[in-house]
Amino acid sequence: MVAVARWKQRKVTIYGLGRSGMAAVRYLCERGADVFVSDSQPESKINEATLKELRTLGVRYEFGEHSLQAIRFADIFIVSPGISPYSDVIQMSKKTGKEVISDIELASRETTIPIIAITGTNGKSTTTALISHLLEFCGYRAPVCGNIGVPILSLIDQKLDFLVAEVSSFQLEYCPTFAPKISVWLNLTPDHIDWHKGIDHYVDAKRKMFKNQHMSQYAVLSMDDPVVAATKTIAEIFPFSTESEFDEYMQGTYVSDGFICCRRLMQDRVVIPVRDLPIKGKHNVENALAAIGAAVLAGADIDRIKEGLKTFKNLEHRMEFVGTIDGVSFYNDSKATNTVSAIKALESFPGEPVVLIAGGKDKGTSLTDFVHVVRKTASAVILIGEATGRFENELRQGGVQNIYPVESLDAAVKLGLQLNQGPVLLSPACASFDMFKDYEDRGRVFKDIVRARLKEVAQTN
Ligand code: UMA
Ligand code: ADP
Repeated sequence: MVAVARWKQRKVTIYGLGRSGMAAVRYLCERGADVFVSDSQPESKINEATLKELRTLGVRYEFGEHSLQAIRFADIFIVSPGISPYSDVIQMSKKTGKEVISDIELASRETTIPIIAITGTNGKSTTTALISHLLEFCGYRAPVCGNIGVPILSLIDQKLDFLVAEVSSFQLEYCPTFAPKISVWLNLTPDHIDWHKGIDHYVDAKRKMFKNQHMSQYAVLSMDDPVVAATKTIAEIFPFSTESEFDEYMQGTYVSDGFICCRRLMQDRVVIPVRDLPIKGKHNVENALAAIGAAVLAGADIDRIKEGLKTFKNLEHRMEFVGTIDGVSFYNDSKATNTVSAIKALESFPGEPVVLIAGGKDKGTSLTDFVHVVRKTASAVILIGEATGRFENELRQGGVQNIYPVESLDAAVKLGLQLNQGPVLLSPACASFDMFKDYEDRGRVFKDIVRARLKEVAQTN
């Protein structure tokens, strides 16, 4: 166990009692810290088992507000990623001059396990899962953690070779010194702009991780994204690209004549033909290039990486094939919560027009590129949720003709089947919170509807 003495009787306020907050409570209490939990939800929403655990651990807590008591109490603040840096409570906490950090920053200070951190607007979870899969296939203990759903603090007491951490801009906002052994940045497009109050702060949050790195560390950067490609770091850069032919003196991962290749220490190796990748679409080629780069830098053997790539299974809700009913295939891409990710999904069916199911809670970003790609790739668009009005207007103005607003996901599936104009793709380009608990709920409801229909059809045949 690391650094017990450091925490003995140290006063820590933890803002937010979600997954990462609770992991921080457990970690710090085990080390003798004096912990105060403050969460804006009413106590009635907290389950009894959690309250019991807090009492057993001797933690002080308040629910329903962030009070002055929580602020005055602390020597250091640990913040859940959902809490805005512009909220009163964070602004006031910062004014005390004490540190205000995330669980990722805390974990990185506490552990000696090398961290591989993956960020970007889209593709983080897929790339995180793929890096972990490749390293574990090569015999390393390298579990996923972070924004993907496993709090990093819940793993750092284990004997591990690597922590493969998906890090969101929310978490990075509270990471003043975090400097991973290997940092991966996939891409950048406007997202979470409300939370960060502008694109500049969103970019800064991501850049910070690279600015903090040392010379003995690595930065895996996309050369296809101008913002990412311009990243300044003194870490060794290991780029990847699907587009640019690499100059001879450059190292990194790239695509040449339909093959994924890797150049390291002046040696070129062919890794795998693009068509043999088990994940679909150009965006997944980018994710694979980044993952291979990170795995190579971590010490994995290229021949094992080749084999590992073949056995990777994509995560749920990302271009997930659900089934075929009467010749119509259904794909669940519910995780596409912004237009850029929906565009990538649409482009994953070359030469085959799709029936797109889109809509949900509108993020208010520009629809220009989305409309352009829909016009080229979709035979029809079925719209659901709050975004319907704006999406329908912009799609019509952009020359898209077959647009069908419907009331529910159930109606959307039925219509997709009835239209019979190509594969039906749920790739909403919107958040889910207007009709569902989250994107996972939306994806599961979609799959349940499709599977129920599949069963009905099987019974009648
Ligand atoms: N809360 C307050 N005050 C506030 C706002 C919220 O006390 O002003 C409280 C809430 O009442 C709640 C608590 O904060 O009880 C937890 O909120 P949280 O959702 O921030 O925290 P966690 O449950 O710890 O989940 C976080 C990540 N959540 C967010 O970034 C919003 C999870 O990512 C992550 O999986 C988890 O840590 C483990 O590391 C989720 C996510 O939606 C999946 N991420 C965004 C995304 O992917 O787009 C960034
Ligand atoms: P994140 O964790 O960053 O949200 P995921 O791997 O969960 O990313 O993928 C979310 C969605 O983004 C997927 O449904 C897919 O359509 C799209 N996507 C995945 N990788 C990329 C990428 N490299 N560039 C753009 N879009 C992507």
